[in-house]
Amino acid sequence: MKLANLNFKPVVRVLLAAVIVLSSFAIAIAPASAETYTVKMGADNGMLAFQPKTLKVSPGDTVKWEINKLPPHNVVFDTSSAPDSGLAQKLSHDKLAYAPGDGYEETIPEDAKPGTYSYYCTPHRGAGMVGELIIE
Ligand SMILES: [Cu+2]
Repeated sequence: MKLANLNFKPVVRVLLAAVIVLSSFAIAIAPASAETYTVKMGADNGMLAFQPKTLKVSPGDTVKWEINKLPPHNVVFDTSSAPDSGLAQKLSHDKLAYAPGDGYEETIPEDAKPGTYSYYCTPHRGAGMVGELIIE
């Protein structure tokens, strides 16, 4: 049977057109595969450290900092060295977290300026509890 011989009613043709348009739109706006990463606050070996210390992320990715060992901890970004001091400020959480599993969650904005964002834990900065978020 030839397609031209199909006698679709006008309403069916409109619905088919709508489905085609909407499905192509859905493909166009489908986000790239965003990842969720967890950074432990307090290393498994009992060191005052972020684990992993360095993390590479892309815009749209989510980072969770979670209390693991030796609380309290926090996450404060160094605004003076950051590629975007406003973003560094936004990602910072100076309120201390105490309970295992507690922490902070941030999604990297789509318009984030790439580069290395350094951060530290306020009570343990002197002990070397520092980390880096590399936005690609
Ligand atoms: Cu700490």
